[in-house]
Amino acid sequence: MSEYRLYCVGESGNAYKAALMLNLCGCDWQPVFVDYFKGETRGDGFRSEVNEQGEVPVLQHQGLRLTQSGVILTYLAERTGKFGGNDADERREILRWMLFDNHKFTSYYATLRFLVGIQKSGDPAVIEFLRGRVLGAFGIVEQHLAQRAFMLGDAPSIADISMVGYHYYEEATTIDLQAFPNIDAWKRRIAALPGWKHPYALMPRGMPGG
Ligand SMILES: N[C@@H](CCC(=O)N[C@@H](CS)C(=O)NCC(=O)O)C(=O)O
Repeated sequence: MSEYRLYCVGESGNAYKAALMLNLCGCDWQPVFVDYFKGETRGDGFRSEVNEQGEVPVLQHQGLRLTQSGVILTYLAERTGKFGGNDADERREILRWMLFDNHKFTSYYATLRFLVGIQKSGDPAVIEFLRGRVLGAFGIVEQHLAQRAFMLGDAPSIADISMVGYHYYEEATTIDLQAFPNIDAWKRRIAALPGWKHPYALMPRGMPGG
């Protein structure tokens, strides 16, 4: 059995954050498929035995079971000594961006992609609301990246690994990514790191026909 086991499903960009970190760090890990599309995360068994919060990713390591991608990324940075920042100021800066990511940068975009690109249905007013929130969050990051290669400066960190989680998927979102050239260049820089792989190359897909 591998050292790390990651409960995940390929379509989850939140799970991809953890999978990408494990791969970039060269960890010995394996995915454990969670059948999200058949409702596994909403089942009593999953909630009582795997994650009471009813979500992937979940990382199992040496008797520990960790949830929330931000916690998992922080744990892996501490274990491996990689991507965790060099001092307390950098670690606070990482936390600041990961909180922004979980609240705004990932969450609205992931929900929009789910409605438009995966479920392929959604109330037009809800989609319009989400589009507005995504464009707002993307604009902030686009501006931040105008001055630097990665979120903290010259070197990649778990803030980047968290924030890039949904940016390699091809499913439709209605967002014109050409309007965000700094985000595009940043995502290519991350894809050039040794160990980078596309989400569907790291985790089993769950969508019927996927
Ligand atoms: N803030 C959480 C978000 C995790 C999350 O939203 N996971 C979704 C998949 S992307 C999930 O498992 N949802 C299960 C459900 O809603 O039943 C994290 O970063 O880990």
